Amino acid sequence: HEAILKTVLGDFYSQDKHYGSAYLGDQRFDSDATVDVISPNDGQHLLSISHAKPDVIQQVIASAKAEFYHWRSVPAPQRGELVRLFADKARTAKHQLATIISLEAGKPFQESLGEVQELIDVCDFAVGLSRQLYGLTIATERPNHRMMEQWHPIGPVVIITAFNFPMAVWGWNAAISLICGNPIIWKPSSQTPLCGLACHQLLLSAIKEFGANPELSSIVFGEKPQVEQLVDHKDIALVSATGSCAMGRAVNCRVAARMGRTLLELGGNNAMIVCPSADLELAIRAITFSALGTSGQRCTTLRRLIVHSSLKHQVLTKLEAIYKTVSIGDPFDSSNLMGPLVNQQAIDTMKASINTAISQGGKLITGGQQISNLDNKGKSEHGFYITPAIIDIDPSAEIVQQETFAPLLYVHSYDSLEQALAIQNGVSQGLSSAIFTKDMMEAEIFVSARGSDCGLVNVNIGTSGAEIGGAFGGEKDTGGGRESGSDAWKAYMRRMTNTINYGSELPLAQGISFDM
Ligand code: UN1
Repeated sequence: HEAILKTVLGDFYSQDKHYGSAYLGDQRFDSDATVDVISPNDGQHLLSISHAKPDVIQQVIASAKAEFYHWRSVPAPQRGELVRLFADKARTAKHQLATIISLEAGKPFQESLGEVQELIDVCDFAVGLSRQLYGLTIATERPNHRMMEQWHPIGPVVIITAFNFPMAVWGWNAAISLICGNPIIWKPSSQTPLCGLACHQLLLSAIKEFGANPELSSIVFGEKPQVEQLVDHKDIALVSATGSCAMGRAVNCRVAARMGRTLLELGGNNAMIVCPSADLELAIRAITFSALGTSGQRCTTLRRLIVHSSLKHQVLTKLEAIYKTVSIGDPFDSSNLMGPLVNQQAIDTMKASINTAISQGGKLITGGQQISNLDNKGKSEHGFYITPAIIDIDPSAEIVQQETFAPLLYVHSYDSLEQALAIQNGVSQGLSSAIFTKDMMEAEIFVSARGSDCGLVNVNIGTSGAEIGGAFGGEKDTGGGRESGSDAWKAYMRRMTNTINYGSELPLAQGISFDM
């Protein structure tokens, strides 16, 4: 993998595996205290990074602000050309980028390829969008007047991303921010710094080819103090944060205090309803991918299965068989469907949730065993592997309210659709949801105003694996933001309403007139 890192990281590559604390364009900064990054695959030390110091963050923000005054005046279709150049480079480097994702995040290689494709897709989408940042022409009530709406660049955007989608989620935000005229500052997960550096390096080479200023893009490594400094700064026009509800709530409060803008894509507690008419074979396949994909570490992972009571036994039996035989191990070995969890803490949290669920009346059907001696290659022995778990539990149990970021599936049963909907909507998060049914009325009710309260609502497909063309995000504690497709770009621009008088009178709106 070293050769791949060397190629993709270019000048950023460090032979001694020590990386910087921030990269402002192509300028590297360091600080003394280093932090180790451990591979989830085998527990080995991968590299070290350090955390950005306050004066460096200050410089990064100031540079982004200065560059904003230039980039906002580059015509949007030209800004799209920069994103097109980047997408070309990502296409060429697809396998290398996927390798870096599997290395740092432990994602099965096929899924990593999918993630890079998602990054490329959103760039293509943004390129087209760069000619479609449409405003409206609005009918005015006054003669010789014209009203219109324009969308203008908003300013530097801070992008905070998680380890589980270390490139695609940056892509959603970076590609759209750039075509909208905004410089970007990225705070990637400390687990996946090389995923960050690889994307940043590819973008820099596109920026240079395009002839723009490298300071259009920066990376800051750090944790809470670095995030706080970034999000508190008045020159950051938008904070787009993906991660836990707790992180999002904290960021939201800070940014709200300075009247800034946030775009939040936070935790999910996603459910699927399996109805009596469902195509069970299809449903089982969808459940398997949604619950086990990325080892249950997607924000869209299926966490709660709500099965009609007449099917519960059958569904549980089938799932148990799959869960017991699913191949788990080295994400680079294509015979494995599941890789590791991100670290030992994630394993411990999953085990703790299982114990809590059992103490709250749940019955463990299968799973929850940490695998310590995985394969005979001597490679994965110390990785963070665990068998996926299913728990049969009443939906009223407290633990079901929580998102445990692991392959842990709660199964409930229901008798009426109203009851199933109440269970589905009865949690504080509202990201993704699905129903399996061949009954048209059930499907329509599910997507209607009185159906699912989530942002993503699917019929006869699972909860995860959304395409980039739709707006991605959810309601309630999920944060309400929408990223990626549809008109999500509007969050990255400021709306301007213009009223233009081309007459020689000054008629007032609302018919107000004064006898003078
Ligand atoms: C995430 O887990 O933060 O819908 C994003 C999906 C992917 C994106 C997940 N396209 O599962």
